[in-house]
Amino acid sequence: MRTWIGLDIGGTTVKAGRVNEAGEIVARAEKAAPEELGALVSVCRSLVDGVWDDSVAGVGIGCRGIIDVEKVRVVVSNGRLRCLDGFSLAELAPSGARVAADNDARAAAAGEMVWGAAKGMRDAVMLTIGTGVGGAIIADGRMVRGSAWAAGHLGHLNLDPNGPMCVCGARGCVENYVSARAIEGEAWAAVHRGVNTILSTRGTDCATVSACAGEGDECAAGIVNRMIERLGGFIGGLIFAFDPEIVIVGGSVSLAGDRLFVPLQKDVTARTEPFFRRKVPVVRPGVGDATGIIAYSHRTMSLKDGSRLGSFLF
Ligand code: BMX
Ligand code: ZN
Repeated sequence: MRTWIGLDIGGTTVKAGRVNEAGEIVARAEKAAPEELGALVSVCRSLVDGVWDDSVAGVGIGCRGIIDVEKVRVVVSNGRLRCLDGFSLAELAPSGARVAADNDARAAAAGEMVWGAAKGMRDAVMLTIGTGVGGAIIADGRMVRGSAWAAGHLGHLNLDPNGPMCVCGARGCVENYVSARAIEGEAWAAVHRGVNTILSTRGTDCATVSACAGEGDECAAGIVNRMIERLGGFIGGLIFAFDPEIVIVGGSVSLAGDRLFVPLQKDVTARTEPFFRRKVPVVRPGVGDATGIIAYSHRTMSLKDGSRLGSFLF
């Protein structure tokens, strides 16, 4: 059986996986993403080598930033990993290997369309809420990539024109209010101000803030509730813009599960149902935590197999 390797280059972690034709991950590995190019390249190469075997038919790469799909190249990378600006992603695979690449959130959305929550649908919006907020739009069965590969950067829609500075160079983008880093920033600031909260002993990483909110800590719950409200408003706006059949929310923040999705769905429905007269489902990814890896491999598969799957991706 042929297999494909998917490589997911995120702001914090690089993940690699080998996937078979059924979309099952048969090998996986991950490491922290270093900020210096040489070190990052060796981490990526060693992860690919680690999951490689003779059955591999190609490598699919999902990478943050603006990715030129035709040249398999990073056009722009802001924030952490700005070292990837202009980098040719084919260098991360063994020479001669077939390589495809796309923006990380778009690759995840492609996987959802083939195997996951958006299977069989023609209009969907995906958000990946991790270090930053990634976005992808599938409209009328096609991935929207824009005039210069940048479309779908939904995390940079504006919430407050005078808000905090963003890695993209603008101010007040959604990403600065609802990402894992934004939650951690708010939690850290509260602890730093001396607020009475269990976060001061438990820590301020995103998963801890979510757990402490669940345990009834007022400070943590406030941070989480504000985040859900902002996210609800944001998703409501996206529904008005794209009229999707479904909105998929992935990334590390989505691991909070029902604690996030139940109030979020309620909020989004209240904002959109009066106009749309239907409830637009806001759901977690159908292929779970592994979305990225599977999707990136899939992208390679679609190049290889051409055909039906390829047509919606391009
Ligand atoms: C940022 C942006 C997107 C990316 C998203 C999620 C850069 C470098 N990144 O908005 O391209 O899709 O983050 O990526 O400009 P993550 O790695 O932060 O989860
Ligand atoms: Zn921005």
